[in-house]
Amino acid sequence: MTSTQAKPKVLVARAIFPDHIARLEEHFEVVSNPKDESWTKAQLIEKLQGVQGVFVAGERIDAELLDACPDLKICANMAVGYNNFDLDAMTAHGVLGTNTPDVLTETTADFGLALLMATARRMSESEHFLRAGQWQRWSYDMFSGSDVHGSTLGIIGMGRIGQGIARRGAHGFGMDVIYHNRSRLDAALETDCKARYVGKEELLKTADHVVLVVPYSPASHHTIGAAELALMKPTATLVNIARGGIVDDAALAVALREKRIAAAGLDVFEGEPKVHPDLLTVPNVVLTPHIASATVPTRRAMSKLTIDNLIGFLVHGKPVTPLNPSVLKQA
Ligand code: 8YV
Repeated sequence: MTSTQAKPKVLVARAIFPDHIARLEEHFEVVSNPKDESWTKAQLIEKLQGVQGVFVAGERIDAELLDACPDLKICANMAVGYNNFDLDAMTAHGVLGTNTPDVLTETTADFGLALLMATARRMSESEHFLRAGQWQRWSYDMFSGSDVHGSTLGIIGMGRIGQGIARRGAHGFGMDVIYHNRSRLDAALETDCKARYVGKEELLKTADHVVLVVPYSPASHHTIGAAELALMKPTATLVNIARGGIVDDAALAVALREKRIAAAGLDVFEGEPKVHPDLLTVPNVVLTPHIASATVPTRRAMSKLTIDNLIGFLVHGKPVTPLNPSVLKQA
């Protein structure tokens, strides 16, 4: 770009780190969302007129929006999961999508283990009890949970984050790790993760702790519903750090209330930020507001990579982590 050319326009749909906005302003004419509130689709469309690049964090990008925003060239998602993108529609419209893989893998795997431990050891339930002033004495069976060390860990979805959880479980906690995935890992990776491939039914029947890390797609909708919960051990825990919609939350609330499984740890919810009201009233569930990647260094790295993609593509023609690189050939 020569200095006489106008800078491309970029919209930042969410409040992000102020110094990251400043970096964008070195390259682009920037309009950013000053409030930490999502715009409606109509507002987003209005703000995207004449705009070439958008920084999103989960906002839905579909054919209707793309039809209405003819200047848009790139949608950069501050997330590794991109089920908010209709990628086929984006490719058809010649719009590039990017995400933020790798930079959040270890942080999210840490959280998967943390949520598993909090769930198995009933940390939320016991803390509420203490805060409510109900702790009068020690008792032999007070808040007894299940062991994490030496137990069987079942991971559904063995991408980078699933592998991180497997390594932590196997090497750190001596867990026997089994996994289910669309495709088997190669032998070297299985050895490294100390993980054994099994069918979904076997995993659900044998695991003491089931962790879900599978990407959301129509095919993975309700991977865990009433039928799958019925296969799990009554002592088992279920952890979902993947996406809302992977679990049938209503069926899970019933299973938890009826103690058909022991406990669940949920970071993601169907229709979040709304949470199924029945999950809010069952005691044996640990609930967190979609924070698995939320450490300061990782959120900064995710935001930086999102911006690297906008600059890489709009200024240099080279995005860092393109999702539909065929668009680059069309340009
Ligand atoms: C994001 C996530 O923070 O990366 C993902 O897929 O679920 C989180 O790390 C969240 O999706 C907001 O974009």
